[in-house]
Amino acid sequence: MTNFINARLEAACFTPGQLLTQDLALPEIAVAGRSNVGKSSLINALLNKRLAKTGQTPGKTRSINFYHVDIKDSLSFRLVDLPGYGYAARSKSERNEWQKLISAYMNKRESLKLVCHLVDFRHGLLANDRELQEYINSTGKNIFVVFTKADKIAKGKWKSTRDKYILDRLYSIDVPIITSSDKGEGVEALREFIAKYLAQSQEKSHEDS
Ligand SMILES: Nc1nc2c(ncn2[C@@H]2O[C@H](COP(=O)(O)OP(=O)(O)O)[C@@H](O)[C@H]2O)c(=O)[nH]1
Ligand SMILES: [Mg+2]
Repeated sequence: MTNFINARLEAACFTPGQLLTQDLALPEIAVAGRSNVGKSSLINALLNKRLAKTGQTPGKTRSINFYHVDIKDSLSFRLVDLPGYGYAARSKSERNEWQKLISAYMNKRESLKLVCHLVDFRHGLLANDRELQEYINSTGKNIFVVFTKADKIAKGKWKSTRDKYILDRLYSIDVPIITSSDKGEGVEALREFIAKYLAQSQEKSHEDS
């Protein structure tokens, strides 16, 4: 078991300027994806705590929310809830704000080690998911795909569905994990993946320095 403990909301940043006030010593794992894909639900499942607001009006989360998390007997990190994208009702100025905030974060944040890209397991990658993947790639950050809401698909079809998506141009540093926050499926696997990934990236940064 990988235990994520002492989780707490550390900051909510609405503007690029607010991002500069944080210390960058802690490694960060971000959670990105379309509005309503299940980002906040998965964060709560990972943390075993209802910290992130779920089921809000799609597109309502405007801020980047930082959760401080300790891993039992191991290191600490931040889990970062990025504002959702792809909601048609948003105005152009709102989209610009979103873009500015996201790019200020993604392009400049050295402590950002990995972006977990959440994708609805029923749909696979939609056009704006592909745009997001291209964008993250252009920033040089690693992408790891995590499928959400798997409880909506019969378990017997999980493997074939995943394989189909993998073959259809998808960027991910490892085989995507299939999750359901509702049923708790895949949540422990994702915790383990994150803990391992952080341990490896810490080793690597020691070697480099
Ligand atoms: N069936 C099912 N519904 C989910 C799951 N995760 C989230 N949802 C629902 O999807 C909606 C959006 O979830 P939320 O976590 O707020 O998405 P966010 O906008 O990406 O943060 C809510 O109504 C959730 O209850 C899941 O694993 N299974
Ligand atoms: Mg949310």
